[in-house]
Amino acid sequence: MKLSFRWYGKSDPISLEYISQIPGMRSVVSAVYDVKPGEVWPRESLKSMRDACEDAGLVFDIVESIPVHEDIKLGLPSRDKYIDAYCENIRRVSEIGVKCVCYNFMPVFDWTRTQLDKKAADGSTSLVMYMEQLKGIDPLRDGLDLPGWDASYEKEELKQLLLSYAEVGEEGLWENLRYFLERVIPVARECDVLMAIHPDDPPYPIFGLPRIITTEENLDRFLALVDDRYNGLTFCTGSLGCADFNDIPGMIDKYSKAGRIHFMHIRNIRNLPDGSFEESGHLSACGSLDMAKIVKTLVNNGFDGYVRPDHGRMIWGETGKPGYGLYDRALGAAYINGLWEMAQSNR
Ligand SMILES: [Mn+2]
Repeated sequence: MKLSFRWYGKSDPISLEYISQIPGMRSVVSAVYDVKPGEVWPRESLKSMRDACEDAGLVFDIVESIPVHEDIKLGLPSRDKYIDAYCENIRRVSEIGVKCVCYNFMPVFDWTRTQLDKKAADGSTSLVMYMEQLKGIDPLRDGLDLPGWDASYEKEELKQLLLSYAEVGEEGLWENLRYFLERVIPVARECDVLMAIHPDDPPYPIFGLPRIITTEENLDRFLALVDDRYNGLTFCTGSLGCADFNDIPGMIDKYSKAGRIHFMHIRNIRNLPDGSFEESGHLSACGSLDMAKIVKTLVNNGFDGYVRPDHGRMIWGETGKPGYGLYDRALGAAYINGLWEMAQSNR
């Protein structure tokens, strides 16, 4: 595995030096954050990030994410110019050594939670989604005031977007994804950049928005849209695992055997009886997923792709971007290292 850590660039309070001090850390997962979705990334920004990572003894060879412009997801006539820009970004990241690009195809939101700082009994905080808190929220009526939500959308604009997606529907979204992949994957292949779609988080429709990267059946359908190794998955255990219909180790076994997982997001999640969930510590005992089995499956199938500890709780008084502190993600990385070493020695 190539152990990696997400870094939000020079404004990230967590330094590359700290990241490099985590045992086994190899790659930095990052992106150019100061341009809008749909724009071409400046070569200078990419080079300066690559150099900063190299100076810290790390490799910047994986991107999360190159965002997909809403017009592409909606299938608007303007999508072609945004797809051209997308392809240009794949070329540019490949020029500085990037080998894998994570992205998602979720309408409007990247993820949904109802609270970002839910306090556990031990005083740590984490992101949660409580169905009780979600009830009664109607973005068409009230606009949206959820944590992490992009407040730059005006109420009317959001309403329009939601109505447009209702019209597109699931089948329309599939068609728009196919259109995108048929143009992007050949470029990715040419540049030797593995494309890795991130599943929808959570993996079911929300606020009436269609969501399609959700279940084993749909992942099968996705991989068949363009049946090419360069059209692969970011397998996020927390995103797919917060619904009980997904057999996480079984799916990992199938897709890693097929060589279609390029990036693993490994974190645990505690599922509650009413469908709510809490992001927990990484240890199996802290949540609903069998972390040892997840790692064992990857090791047994010779998985050699990227792995990151994904989110962490906020612990030890750390403040910052929810889910993206240093301490608990570093603990997650150490735990993954331990499971990996043991699984390898038992092979
Ligand atoms: Mn993830």
